[in-house]
Amino acid sequence: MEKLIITAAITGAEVTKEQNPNVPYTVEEIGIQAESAFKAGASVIHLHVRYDDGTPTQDKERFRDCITEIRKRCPEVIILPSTGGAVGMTAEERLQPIYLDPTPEIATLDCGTVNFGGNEIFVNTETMIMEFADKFKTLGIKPELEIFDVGMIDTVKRLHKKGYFSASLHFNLVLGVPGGIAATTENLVFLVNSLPKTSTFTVTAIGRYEFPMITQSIAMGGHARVGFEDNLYISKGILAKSNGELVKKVVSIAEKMGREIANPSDAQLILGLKM
Ligand code: KMH
Ligand code: ZN
Repeated sequence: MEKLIITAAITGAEVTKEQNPNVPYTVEEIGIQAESAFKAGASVIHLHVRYDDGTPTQDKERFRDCITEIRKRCPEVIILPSTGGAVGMTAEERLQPIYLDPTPEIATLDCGTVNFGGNEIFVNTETMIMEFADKFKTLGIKPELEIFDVGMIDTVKRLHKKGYFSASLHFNLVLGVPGGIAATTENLVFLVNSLPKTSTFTVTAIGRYEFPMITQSIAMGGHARVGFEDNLYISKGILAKSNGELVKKVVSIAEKMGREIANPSDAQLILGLKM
C-alpha cells in the first residue's frame, strides 16, 4: 500500500477558543499548530485563516502572513489552502488564496451545495465549481475535491468528462457534517466504490467519528485528515492540546496497522504535485 498522507486541518472556520482554547487564531498560533502537526507526522496542512479575534477570513494578505510563519517553522510541509472559507462568503472572496505568490500546489475545491451543520447553506453551484476548476487549471493548482455527499462525486465525474479536471483526481471524502452524508462504514465503502478507479482519496469525519472513519480509510488504502477544524477531542470528553496530539494518534494507529507515514516529498509524488 502507498504511504499514508496525514493532513492536519489546524483551525477551520467554525470552531472557537470557547470550545477548545487551543484553536489557533493569530499568525503565531497558526504557525505553532502547523509545526506541532508537521513534527508529529503530517505532510499536509489544510489552511484556513482567522483574524486575531477568531473571525474567519479569506484575505490574501492574512494567508500570506500565515504561510510565511508556517514556512519559517516547517519549510517543506505542503500547504493546502481552503477555497471554501466560511459559509456566506462570495466566490470571489473565497478564491483569494489561489492568487498567492508562489501559487499553491494544491487547494480545496468544494463540489456541491450542502446544508452545513444545520440551517446554514454552503453554496457551490455547478457554475461555481466550473469557474473554480477553470481557474485552478489555468494556474496549475491541483484540486482536492471536497465531497460532502455522494451526488457530488457524480458531479465531478460529469465535469471530468467535459475536461474540467486533469488526469488523476484526488478526493476528500467528508462524512458526518449535519446535512451531508453520515459517518458510517456502509457510506464510506459506497463513496470509495463510487470514485473513478485511478483516484486517490483522504477521509475526514466530524467529531467522534474522526478516528473510527480514518482507521477504515487507512485499511482501505486511503489517506487521513485530522485536526481542530473537524474534531476538538483526543478521546471522549478530553480536549486535544494541539493538532500535533491528534496527528500523533493517527500515526500510532497507522503503525499498528503496518502503514508507513508519508513525508512531504512522498506526498507530492502520491498526489502528483509539481516538485
Ligand atoms: N468551512 C466550510 C464551510 C473547504 O475548506 O474547502 C467549508 C470548508 C471546505 O471548510
Ligand atoms: Zn476546510
